Amino acid sequence: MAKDYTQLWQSLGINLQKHEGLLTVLSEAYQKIYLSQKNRPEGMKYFDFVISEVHGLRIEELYDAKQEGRKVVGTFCVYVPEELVLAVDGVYVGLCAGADVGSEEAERFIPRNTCALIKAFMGFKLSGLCPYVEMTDLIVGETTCDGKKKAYEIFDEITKKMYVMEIPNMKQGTDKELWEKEVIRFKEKLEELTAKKITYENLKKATQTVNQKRKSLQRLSSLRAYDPAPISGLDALLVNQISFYDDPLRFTQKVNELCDELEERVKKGEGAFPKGTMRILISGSPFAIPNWKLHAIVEGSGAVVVGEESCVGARNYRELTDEGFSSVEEGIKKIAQRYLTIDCACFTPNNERPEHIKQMKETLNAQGVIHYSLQFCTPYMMEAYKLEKQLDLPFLRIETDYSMEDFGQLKTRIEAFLETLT
Ligand code: BJ8
Repeated sequence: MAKDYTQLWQSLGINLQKHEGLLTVLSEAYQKIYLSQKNRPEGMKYFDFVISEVHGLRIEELYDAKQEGRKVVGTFCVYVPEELVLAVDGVYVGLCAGADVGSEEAERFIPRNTCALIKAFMGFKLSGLCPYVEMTDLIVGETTCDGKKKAYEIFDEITKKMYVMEIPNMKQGTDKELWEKEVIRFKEKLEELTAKKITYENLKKATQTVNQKRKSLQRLSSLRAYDPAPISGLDALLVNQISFYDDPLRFTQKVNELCDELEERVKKGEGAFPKGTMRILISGSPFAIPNWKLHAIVEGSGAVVVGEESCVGARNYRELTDEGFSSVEEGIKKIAQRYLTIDCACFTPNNERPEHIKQMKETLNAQGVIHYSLQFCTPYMMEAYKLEKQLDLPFLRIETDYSMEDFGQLKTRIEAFLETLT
């Protein structure tokens, strides 16, 4: 029988009744979408367990970490350098932003036509449904899209915990300087928060830990290139989503164990789907947990998703940080350089992204690209037009949100797209 966390949730001010409802919906969706899949690797059992304890055991671990004097840092973007948080022995967690929750409450503060991700993080907090946000000592935002920037101002009024990093809009010389200074400012903020100094030793160790995590995700990604794909897109997506809030050392070990199993499957020619199944690359806005809609539609239509050109995907693990530094200052520079390689659509121009999509399509042997933007996500919606023209690949543009209202319509469009690929 599952452990009872009521007391812990109560102490965090969670709305117990609504929360119970949320967990029930989540568990039903998980049963239907995940546990009904066939030919799943054994190694997914760990990730099933993590999901079943998403607001339970992990929250208890964060509670214990805080009791030991460690600080919890919440984030919403892959631009926030995890290495620095780990260097001060902090806990880095992505905050709840992937479900249609608390929209009505959120719309008291932000316009109706705001992207689902922003509405969700506001909604989760305002309806008392995110224990992660309650656990945080600091919430780090970033000046990426306009929606997030302005929402963070309101979120600060509500939580009193926001710290915002300035992300440049371009990647020229002065932008690089600004970004490096921002990384230094963040380092100082963390040192003040934790009363711990970032040293060469702890920065090196943290960089290695984060690199190992990213390497395990790269390994998982490269295994998806095989036909038959040894793992479903849904399962690979889940692993990527969990990378944002699990303990990094344990997570890396479990992903590598999963990859060992997948390598065996590849040798035996076993797959999650039969050999020759249509292969799709998804590109665009992030898939915050539990946003599984698009993958469920694609895989429910007889294709397999073999990659995500997304922040919950390749944009998070494509580049490692150069570990060849010999001082804190040099380490900070390397970290700043690594993060500025991220090809978010918030940058102009964003010329690396089409190249990355092409490369991923090639290496993963995908037959078509589905470009997914969250509705009202201007950067990705706008960039999709340009990409479609520029890439000259089988390309389907989709705009959606977290609701299930357009499920049937999307399925029809995706099935029609898949037919054009046969
Ligand atoms: S690096 S993609 S995680 S900003 S979906 S809130 S962009 S309107 S999340 Fe992102 Fe960092 Fe960029 Fe990645 Fe705005 Fe679009 Fe909403 Fe978005």
